[in-house]
Amino acid sequence: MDYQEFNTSSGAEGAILVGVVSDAEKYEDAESALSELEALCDTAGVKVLAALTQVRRSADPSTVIGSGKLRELYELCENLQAGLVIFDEELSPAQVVHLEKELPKEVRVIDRSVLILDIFANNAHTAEGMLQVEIAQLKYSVPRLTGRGKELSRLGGGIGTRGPGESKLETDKRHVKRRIAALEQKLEALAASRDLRRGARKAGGKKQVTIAGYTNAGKSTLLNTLTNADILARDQLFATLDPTTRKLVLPHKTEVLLTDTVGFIDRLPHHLIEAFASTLDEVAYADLLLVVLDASDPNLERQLSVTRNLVYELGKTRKVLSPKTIFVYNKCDKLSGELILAPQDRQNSVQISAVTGFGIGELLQRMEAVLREDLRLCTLRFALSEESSVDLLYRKASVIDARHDENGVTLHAYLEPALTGRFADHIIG
Ligand SMILES: Nc1nc2c(ncn2[C@@H]2O[C@H](COP(=O)(O)OP(=O)(O)OP(=O)(O)O)[C@@H](O)[C@H]2O)c(=O)[nH]1
Ligand SMILES: [Mg+2]
Repeated sequence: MDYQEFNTSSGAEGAILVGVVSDAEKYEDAESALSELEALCDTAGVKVLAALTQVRRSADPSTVIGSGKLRELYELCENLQAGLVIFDEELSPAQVVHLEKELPKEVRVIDRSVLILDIFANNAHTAEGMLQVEIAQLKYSVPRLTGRGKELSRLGGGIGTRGPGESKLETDKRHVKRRIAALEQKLEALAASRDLRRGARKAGGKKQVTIAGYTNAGKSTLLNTLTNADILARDQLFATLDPTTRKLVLPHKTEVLLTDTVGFIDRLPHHLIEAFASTLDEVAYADLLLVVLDASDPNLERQLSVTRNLVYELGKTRKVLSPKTIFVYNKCDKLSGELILAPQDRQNSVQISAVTGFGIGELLQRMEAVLREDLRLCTLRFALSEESSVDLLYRKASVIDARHDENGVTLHAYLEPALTGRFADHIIG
């Protein structure tokens, strides 16, 4: 058997957070990096007892932090009766072993990636989502199984040991790898049907607009506001894992399909990016990307650069150019003054509040304008007998108006370059 069932411990686990900065000047960054780790803990149901930062030029290869800090950490663990120590940077398997040896016996050491994987495991509800998370968790665990059999088997549950099926990892690498292969096969079948659906949507002629951005930026709230959808939006990281698509009609009647998708975060574990490939295709293959940013976040700059980099990397892996993008600065209702953007960030940006509706009208107009950039507004004429061509036009193009008379119909429509050839005989202006 690959897995053993166990009961997840209930109630909040008490944790101490540890962050290391390589440069004293970046001290403020470490503080804010730990505040993000704190938000991750909050979402995962971990109680944060204390946070410890060390400024160090280079991490100690075996224990990351220096021996003095380690002693301080030991005492904090004892005094606060912590069960968990969470490092903000990824730990090597050997570092975990060393750190656990140096800390009180009951203390487990995990890193940011484990915490993120755990949140994904908790929030995955669909078959595809659960498969994706389990694959990422197993892949993360493979290099960490060697020599850690005892530690893993004594964990018995809690953060970092929860899977979609609340199963415990088997310590045999070969078994885990076999399980990964089997799960990947299942996922491939699901991903193939997602690709088919996306292909069908594209063939249907409607533009694909994808909402992407940092976790908790308000992506799902925006989809709800724009389409009256009723999807889960809450003050929690990674509330959305599975894409939701809804139809939206823009002010000048362009019909688009709007998709909300999984959020990004700084140092998103790469196994998750790989496992969520088919979900993230919604970002790479969109006709238009709405990058939602939380304008009230003091780390807006970092949010923007993490998101830009991820979008760029997704396109590069799939060998496609990044889609046309509008930067949507959300939560402007939370700002006391106006949001001042650097000149290079002002381009293609709209300021909104998905909650109050501020700026939504401008966003819709901007979306339509960007989508129509390569379109040509044409006047077309069809005879009564050409009903099927008119149907085709309605399916493939964005028809603005139609005037019927006894001999046929005259329409105004936005046509893509490829379609102007196809309807050349009907274009009269
Ligand atoms: N004040 C204010 N709060 C907002 C706004 N938009 C979203 N929120 C809040 O921000 C929180 C996160 O919103 P979501 O829509 O779930 O964010 P998301 O980007 O979908 O997040 P994930 O799916 O978790 O990645 C919720 O508590 C929303 O109510 C806004 O314009 N103003
Ligand atoms: Mg969401």
